[in-house]
Amino acid sequence: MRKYASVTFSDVKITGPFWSERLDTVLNSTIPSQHRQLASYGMLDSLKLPQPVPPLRIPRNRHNFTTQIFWDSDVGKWVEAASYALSHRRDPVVEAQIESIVDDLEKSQAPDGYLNCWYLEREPENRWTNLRDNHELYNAGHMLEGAVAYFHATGRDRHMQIMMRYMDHIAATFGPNPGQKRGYCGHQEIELALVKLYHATGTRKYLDLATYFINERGSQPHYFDIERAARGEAPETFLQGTYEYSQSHIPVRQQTKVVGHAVRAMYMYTAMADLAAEHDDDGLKMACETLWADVTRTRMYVTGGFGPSASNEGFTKDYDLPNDTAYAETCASVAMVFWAARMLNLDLDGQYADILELALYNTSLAGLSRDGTQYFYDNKLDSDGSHQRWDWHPCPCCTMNVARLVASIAGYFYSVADTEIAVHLYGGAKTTLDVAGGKVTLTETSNYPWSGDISLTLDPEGAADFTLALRIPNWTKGATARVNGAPVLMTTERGYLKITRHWAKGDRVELSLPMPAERLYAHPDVRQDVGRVALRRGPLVYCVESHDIVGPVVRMRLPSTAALTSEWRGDLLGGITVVKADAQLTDAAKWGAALYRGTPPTEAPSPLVAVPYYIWCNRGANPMQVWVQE
Ligand code: FUB
Ligand code: ZN
Repeated sequence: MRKYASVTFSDVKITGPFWSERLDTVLNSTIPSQHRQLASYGMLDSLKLPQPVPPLRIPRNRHNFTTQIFWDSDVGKWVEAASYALSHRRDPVVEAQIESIVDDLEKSQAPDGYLNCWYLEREPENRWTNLRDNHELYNAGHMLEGAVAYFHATGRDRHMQIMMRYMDHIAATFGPNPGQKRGYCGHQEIELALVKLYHATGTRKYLDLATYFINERGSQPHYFDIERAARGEAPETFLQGTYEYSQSHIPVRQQTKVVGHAVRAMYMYTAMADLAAEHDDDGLKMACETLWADVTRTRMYVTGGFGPSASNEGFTKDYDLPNDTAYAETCASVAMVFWAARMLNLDLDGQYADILELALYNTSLAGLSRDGTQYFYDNKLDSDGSHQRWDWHPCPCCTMNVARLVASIAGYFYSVADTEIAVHLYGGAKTTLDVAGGKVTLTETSNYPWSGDISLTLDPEGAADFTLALRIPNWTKGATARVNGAPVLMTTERGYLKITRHWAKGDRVELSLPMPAERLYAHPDVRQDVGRVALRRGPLVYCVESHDIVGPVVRMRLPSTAALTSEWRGDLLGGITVVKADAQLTDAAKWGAALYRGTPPTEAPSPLVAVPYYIWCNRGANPMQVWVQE
């Protein structure tokens, strides 16, 4: 069923200015500073299993839970991000840091292969007794992803061998056979990691285990009930109250609504898309399509954020998209990029690439500061100035998630099929691909996302017949293309312009994607956005920060008749395109002291300057709005 395969991160060289800058920042600042944070918070030491057991660094909360229980996952994600970074530039310091982590894991691994440092150190007798809450398989999944990335980046397989021993232990422990536990993790993650291991090794057992976990989820009798009863706990002790939280309320193929914890959901849908492709499973593919339509039509922020609610870190109800209390966890948008990339390979349809790009350029990128050392966990669309980035977090999941995404960005640009190259993202990149039985070097240059003028040069080893499928984003109108100067008929097939021809060395394609600044409006049932307008230019959603305007953001009004212009500002925030308009500012000075009165406030003209959402809050905390009054 999977026609396309992504061109892996290590086979694509990023050359364009936008992603080169983000990549350099992650390589030079984020990866080293995260390692320092992991060390200073004791997270690296937690792999060493010291005796006597040290006190907790993250005290248990009133529900007796500590996020320290999933520290393995944070280290695993850092190894993954650092490994992607190594594929761009080998770095002996980073390699030594990873090797030292692998040394510790090797020493800590139990003789039977088990490798969860929390349980090994603190409660060895309780292994696999609380899959619902305690992230045991989730930790394993993230450590596994790190090991696979390190193998791809360096060819060294010691880490992967350690993790394979652990996966063999897990495969023996869980499954439908007598003597096995019919369990699965309360936080999905291991499923998609096992598919990566299967791809890296070709060992079918790992694919089967991922398939078992997905198929078993939500079946009755419910494993989490059985396990809870075995622990002697009453049903009401389950804090989240509903198995929708972990998308285990019903079997996955029956799920039609996107519910519960957003990151759990997105990781699970990613694995479902993977398995749909591996098994040619139409039922699973249809479930993914239904869930995709649900989330993108009713439960997604304009910035590509997911999950409005802090209480479950997830979804609530249709069209409930509050701006000032938006949770929209960075991890959820990063995970949406993973899911969308899988959907795109299942079915080359621009709707998947459009959302991939939206989640990538907006909420995901907002999660990392310009200097690469500060983070957003939750991504509000309206701030009174109190929301700010932090250096670290008691639950630092988002930090390494955004780092691993940026460090592997090269892996999201292209897919190939037998006789087709699909270009999903633009921004300057070079790769050599296997297509139509030969090698083709593809060089793309552009100043995307600031400009939609894109140039591609194709250099097949010999002349070759194949199709070049170029994504035409949903936000552009009037796109044009030329091959060696001759205009191409702009007939698109589900968001892609397909150019099939006999390609020769040096063939050149010029693509122009107009990206004027434009207005966006929300569905009338999104009550928080009624009477409001958002701004977008190309893939970037904009926001208004108080730094750039004269009065308070909340008093700014952008009339529907005001013309929008854009301007390159090389002096601002490292160089960005701003969107400008003649707006109105309500005049509080003339209002007087009354709290209410019978006449509306007066307004005065005031210039509006909007900056890309991803870069907000890089000049200190300040009030900000994505949706401004119209
Ligand atoms: O539970 C592990 C991670 O921590 C989740 O994915 C995030 O939402 C945060 O709760
Ligand atoms: Zn997170």
